[in-house]
Amino acid sequence: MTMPILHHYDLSPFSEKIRLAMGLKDLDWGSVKVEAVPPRPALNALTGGYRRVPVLQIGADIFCDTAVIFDVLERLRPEPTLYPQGAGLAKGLSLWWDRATWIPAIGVLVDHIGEHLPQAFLDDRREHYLGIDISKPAMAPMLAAHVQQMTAMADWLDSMLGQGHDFLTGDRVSAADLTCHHSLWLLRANAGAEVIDAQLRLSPRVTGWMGRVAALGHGRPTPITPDEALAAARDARPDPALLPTGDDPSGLTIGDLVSVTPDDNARVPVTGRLAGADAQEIVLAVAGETGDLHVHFPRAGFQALPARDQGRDAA
Ligand SMILES: N[C@@H](CCC(=O)N[C@@H](CS)C(=O)NCC(=O)O)C(=O)O
Repeated sequence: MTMPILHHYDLSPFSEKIRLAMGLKDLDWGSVKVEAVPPRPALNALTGGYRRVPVLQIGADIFCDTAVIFDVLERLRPEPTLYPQGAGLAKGLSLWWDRATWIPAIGVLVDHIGEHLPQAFLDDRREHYLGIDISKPAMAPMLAAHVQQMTAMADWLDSMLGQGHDFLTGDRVSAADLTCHHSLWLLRANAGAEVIDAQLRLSPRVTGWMGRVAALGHGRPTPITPDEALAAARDARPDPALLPTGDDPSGLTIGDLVSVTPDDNARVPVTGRLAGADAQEIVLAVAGETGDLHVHFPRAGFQALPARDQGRDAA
C-alpha cells in the first residue's frame, strides 16, 4: 500500500480526528506540517484550490475533507472499523457536531486565547475562511450563548454515554467519537482541561470518554517535507481502484467539467473533469503542476455543479 500522507497542523482539531483514526487503524503515515495561515504552495498545488486542512494524499489521489478521508482510510485498512454501526450513524453525527459546534467552540476558544492570535490569522479567517471576525472583542458579546450551546451539546454526549457503553454509539469506538472529541480537545488543549471541564460542565462520563479516545494515539507518523509530498504525487498516477463504486444519482457524466465547492466556509470552487462519483463521493481529474491528479470530495456538505466558466485547467 502507498503510504498515506497527511497535510495538517498540530492545533487543527479536524486534523486531530484523522490523526486519531491513524491511531485506531495502527497506520504508518507521512506527516507534512503546513502553516496555520496560508500561503501553502505545495498543498495548493495538490488540491486544485481547496484550502482547508486536513488533506490526505495517496500518491496522486488527494482527499479533501475529513468525511472522505475517513472513507479512504476505511478502504485501505477495514479493521478496526470506523463504522461499527454502519457509516450513516457515524457520519451523520459527525456532520452535526462539526457544523453545530464549530462557531461556538471558536467563541469559547478566543475568550481564552484570543489576545495571542496574530492579526494575520484573524484577517485570513475573516476574509478567506469563516467570513466573520473571530477576534476576542468581536466574539465577546456572544460568549454566554456560545458557552450555553457547547454545554447543551456536550450534555447530549453525556446522555449517549449514559447508555452504559464506552463510546457514543456502542462498545466500539467509531468515527463519531473521533469527531465529537475534536472541538472539546481543542478547547482543553488551549485553555486547560480543568477550566473547560468546569466552564462547559463536562461530566466525568464525558471526560473519561475523552481519555479513551485520546488513548487511541496517532499511529506511526514519519515527518516528510512538502517537496517530498509533491514528488510522491509526481511519481504516481491517480489510482482507478480508489474511484467510488456506487451509482451516481446526480446525472453528471464522466468527463463533464464540474466545480465542487464547500457549502459552509472557504467557498473556493475546485474545477475539473468528472472522473468518478456516487451518492457519497465525487472525484475530479485536475491537471496540477505535478501531473494528473484525482481530487476527492464528499457529496454532503459540498455543492457539485456543472462548471459554467471554464477558467481553470482541467485534465
Ligand atoms: N469540513 C472540513 C472542515 C475542515 C476545516 O474547517 N479545517 C480548519 C482547520 S481545523 C481549516 O481549514 N481552517 C482554515 C485553514 O486552516 O485554512 C473537514 O471535515 O475536513
